[in-house]
Amino acid sequence: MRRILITGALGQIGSELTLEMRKIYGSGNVVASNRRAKEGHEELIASGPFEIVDINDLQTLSAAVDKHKINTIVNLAAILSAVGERDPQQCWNINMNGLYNVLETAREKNCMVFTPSSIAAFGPSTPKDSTPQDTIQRPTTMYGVTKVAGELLCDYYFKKFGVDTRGVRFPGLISYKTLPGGGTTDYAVHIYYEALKSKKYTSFIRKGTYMDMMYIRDALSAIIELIEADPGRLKHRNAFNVTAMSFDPETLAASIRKFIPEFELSYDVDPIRQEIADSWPNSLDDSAARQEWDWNPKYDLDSMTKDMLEKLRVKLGSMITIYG
Ligand code: VAH
Repeated sequence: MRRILITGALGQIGSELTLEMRKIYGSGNVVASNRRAKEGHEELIASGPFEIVDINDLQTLSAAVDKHKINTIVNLAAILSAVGERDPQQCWNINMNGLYNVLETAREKNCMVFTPSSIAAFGPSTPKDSTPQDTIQRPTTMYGVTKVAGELLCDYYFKKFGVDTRGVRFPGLISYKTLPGGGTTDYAVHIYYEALKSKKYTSFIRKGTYMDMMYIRDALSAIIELIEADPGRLKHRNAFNVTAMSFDPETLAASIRKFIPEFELSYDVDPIRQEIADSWPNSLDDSAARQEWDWNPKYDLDSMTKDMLEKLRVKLGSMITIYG
């Protein structure tokens, strides 16, 4: 039986992955953990085991693994791109020293480790369109540096110590339950909230800036399917390109207008996050994931927009009419 510890479980991915994994593996087999308990997550914390774990504190991490007899660690605790540029030292500390502690714990206690990488692991010299699985990776953000280094460290622990490490390079993730924390792709989440509050949004990312994106439902599937994938089929491990769509703010606004025709988009570009976005690919080639573990996303832009608007309308108590 898989017994899972999720670090960063109160974040954008973790808050939904915890509930999804508890449905599949049983609540008692999925331990949610976070550096601290946060308001607004009472339902999740009450739905199964919860521990205060700081991945920079090896003792709390090791104790949680022993207490719950963990054999699988899903390491989601991380600082994202924009916040990482404001505090690069803290970004390195959590994303790298924290990952090192997770891998050392996994090596000593025979755990599998899933750690997400990101399209941020690529940089300006990477081919931008249909970015290959194996290509140059020279990111220009501290977040990206930690993602490349994290991929290499996870592959090293697999080859040197036999730790079963696996990961995906996530694109921007769109979800409605928990706001993302300080990323560059966050505009593509905020736009839905503002569409349902005022039918207007001012984007901090420039028109024509294409980035890979994915609905959270497909992101959860990617994590669970890769964790359960036959290791004999895996030619790659850290980390697989995965994507579901690529769009710019204008394309996203056009999709929203299919449901809220009066929606208006304007721009007030943030030079820091624009520079980050410009350094990332326009679109990924995810054929390796499709061949090695049958990756196949279910949501495209319009089906994601429909689901986001319907779910957020209820969450926000919006009275704005959604057509279509
Ligand atoms: C960020 N949402 O914007 C994250 C993600 C690909 C982007 O890594 O930093």
